[in-house]
Amino acid sequence: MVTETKTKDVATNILKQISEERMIDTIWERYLQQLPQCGFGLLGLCCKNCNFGPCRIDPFGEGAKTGICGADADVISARNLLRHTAAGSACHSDHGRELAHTLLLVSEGKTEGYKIADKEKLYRVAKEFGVQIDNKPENVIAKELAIKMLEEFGKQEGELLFCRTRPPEKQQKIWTENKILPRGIDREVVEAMARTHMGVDNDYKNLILHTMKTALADGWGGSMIATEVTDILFRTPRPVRAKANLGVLKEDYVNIVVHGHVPILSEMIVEASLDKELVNLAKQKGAKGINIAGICCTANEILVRRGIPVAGNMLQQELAVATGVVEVMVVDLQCIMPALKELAKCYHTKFISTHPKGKFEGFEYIEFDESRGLSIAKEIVKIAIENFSNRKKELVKTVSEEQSLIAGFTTEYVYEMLGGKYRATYRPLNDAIRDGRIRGVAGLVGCNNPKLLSGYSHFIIAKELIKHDVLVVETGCAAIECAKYGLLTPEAAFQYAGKGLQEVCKAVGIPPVLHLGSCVDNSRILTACCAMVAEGGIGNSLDELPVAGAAFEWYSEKAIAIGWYFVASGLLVVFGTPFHVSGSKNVIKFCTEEVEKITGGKWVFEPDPIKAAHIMIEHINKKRQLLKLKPMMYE
Ligand code: BF8
Ligand code: SF4
Repeated sequence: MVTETKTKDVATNILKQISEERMIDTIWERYLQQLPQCGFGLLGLCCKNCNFGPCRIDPFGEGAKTGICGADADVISARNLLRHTAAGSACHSDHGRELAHTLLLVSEGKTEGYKIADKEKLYRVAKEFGVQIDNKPENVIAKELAIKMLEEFGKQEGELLFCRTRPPEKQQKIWTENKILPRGIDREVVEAMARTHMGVDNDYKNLILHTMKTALADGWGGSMIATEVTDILFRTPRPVRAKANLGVLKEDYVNIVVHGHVPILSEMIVEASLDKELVNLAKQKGAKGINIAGICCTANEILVRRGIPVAGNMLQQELAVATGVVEVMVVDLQCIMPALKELAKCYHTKFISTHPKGKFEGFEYIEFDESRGLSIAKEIVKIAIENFSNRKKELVKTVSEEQSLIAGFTTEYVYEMLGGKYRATYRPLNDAIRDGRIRGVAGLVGCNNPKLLSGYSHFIIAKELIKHDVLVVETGCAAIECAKYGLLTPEAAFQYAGKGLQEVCKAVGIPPVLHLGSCVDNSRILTACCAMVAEGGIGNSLDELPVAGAAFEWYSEKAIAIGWYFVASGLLVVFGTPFHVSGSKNVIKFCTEEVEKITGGKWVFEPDPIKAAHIMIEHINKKRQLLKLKPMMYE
C-alpha cells in the first residue's frame, strides 16, 4: 500500500519509502488501514465502563440518547475525558516516582553508577520541601528530600507542595475556591477512576473539574518532581550543541538506540558507552566506535544534558531500525510501539526491554536495576557490539540528514543568560515583552501524528510565531521536529524571526526556538511563567501573561494531561484535533468557553497550523492590550 507521510522531512520520507519497498508496514499504513475511524470513538460517545454495555449514543439520528444506565452524551464523554487525563497524569507521575525512588536509593548508597550531580539544586529543592539542611551530610538531605517527594504521591489530605510554593497567589486561590488544588498525586488518579465507574459522578462539569485536578497533580506534581530530581541526579541542563535526525545513525559505528522516557536507563547506557574497554572491543569488531542515539523523550533527556544525538521522534522509531544499522534498540517505558516486534523478524537489530512495567513479546528482556545500573548498561552495550557483525548488508540504508541544534534551556538558565550569572533576573525578557520587541512566549509541545502532518505542522506553527516576534519554547517530539528544520539554531532567527525577536536573539546569542527538554519538562514552562510573573510588569498571574501553548499533533493521553494542567493554570492551549468529546456540545462548550471564566485558560481546536499560530498570536495580543503594554516596536 502506498501511503504519504505528509511531512517534508526528507529522512522520514526516504526510509518510509524503503520500508514500503521491503513490504514492511509502518505507522502510516496502519493508520490508513484504520480508516474510516469509528465515529462513536472520535466523538467520545462510546462507553465500555460496565457490562450492561458497551453502549453508544447516536449523535444525529433517532437512535439511543443514553446508555443502558441512562448516562447521556455529556456524562459519557466527560467520563472518557477524565479517564484519559488520569492515564496521562499517571504515566508522567509514575515516571516522577521512579526518579524520586532512585534518589532515595542513591542517598542510601544502594546504586551503581549514579550520584548527586547538581548539589545546588538538591539544596534548593530540599529547602523548598522544608528539609533542614544545616550541618547535614548531603546523602541525609537527599534521603529526606526523596522521602518527602515520595510522600507527595501517597498524600491523603492536604495539598501538593509545589502547588503552594511555586504558582502565583491568584492561581492558588482559583484552585482552592474551585476545590481543584490536588491533595496527593496517586489520590487524584485513583479518585478519577472511582468517579468514572458507573453510577458515581454523573455531572459533566464536576467530572471536568476533577479532570483539571488530576492534570494539576501531573504538572505541578509528578512531572515537576521528575524534572527536579532528574536535574539533581544528572545535572541541570545548559545549552549544548548536538545533532538531530536519522542521519545521526552511522554505518561505521556500533549504533545503540535508547527509546522511551525515564533517563535512569539512558544515562547509564551513555555512561557505559564511554567505557574504554567497550570502545576498544567495538574497534576490534571493525567499528569506529560506539554511537548512542535517542528516540522520543529519553532522547531529549540525554540530549539536553550531554549533547547525545537524537535519531528522531516518536514517528521515526520504526524508520531508525529501517536504516539497518541499529545493533540494539533498548527501551523502557511510554510511546514504544508494539509494532517494533515485527521489525525484529526482518532486521538484525536486537530489541531489549528493561522494565517490569513494560514488557514486549518478541523482545529480549534484561531487567534494569539501579543497584547494578552500570553493569547492566555495559552488558547491553556489549550485546550491541557483538551484534555489529550480524548486519544484513543488503538492508543497510543510512541517510545523510542530520541537523545541528542547540538544546538545554531551562528556567534557571534563562535567568543567567538574560541577566548574567551574578545578576540573575528575568528583567530583560520581561522588558523585551513590555517594550514590544518580543510579543510574548508560546509553548509548542507534544507529539507527531499521521492524522495531521506527521510533525511538519510544528515547523509551520513555530515559523509563523517567530515571524511575529513570539519567542517559542518547546519540549518533546515537537522540539525534535523543529530541530530537524534548523529552527533550534541562532541563525534561524535571521532567517525566520521578526525584527524585534531577531534583535533579542542576536544580543543574547540564542535560537528563536528554545528546547526545554522532555515532556515531563513542560513543568519548566510552568516555572518559567512563574518567574516571569515574579519579575513583574507583564501580568500578576499566569492567566494575565502574554503566553499561549499548543500540542498541535497530540496523540498521547499524556498530552491531554499536559494541556489540561496548562488550561487549569490559566493558559490558552491549541490542539489540532479535539480530544474525543465532540459528541457532547456541553462538554465542548465547557472546555472551549466556560472554563475560561473559572481558570482564565481555555481550549481551542483548530486543524489548520497557520490558523492555529494566529489564534495564539491573537490571544497574546489580547493579553498585551489588557496589560496596556506598548505597541510592538516594529509594526
Ligand atoms: O512524552 S511528545 S510522542 S515521546 S507523548 Fe510520546 Fe508525545 Fe513524543 Fe515523549 Ni510526549
Ligand atoms: Fe453503558 Fe452506562 Fe455501562 Fe457505560 S456505564 S457501558 S453507558 S450502561
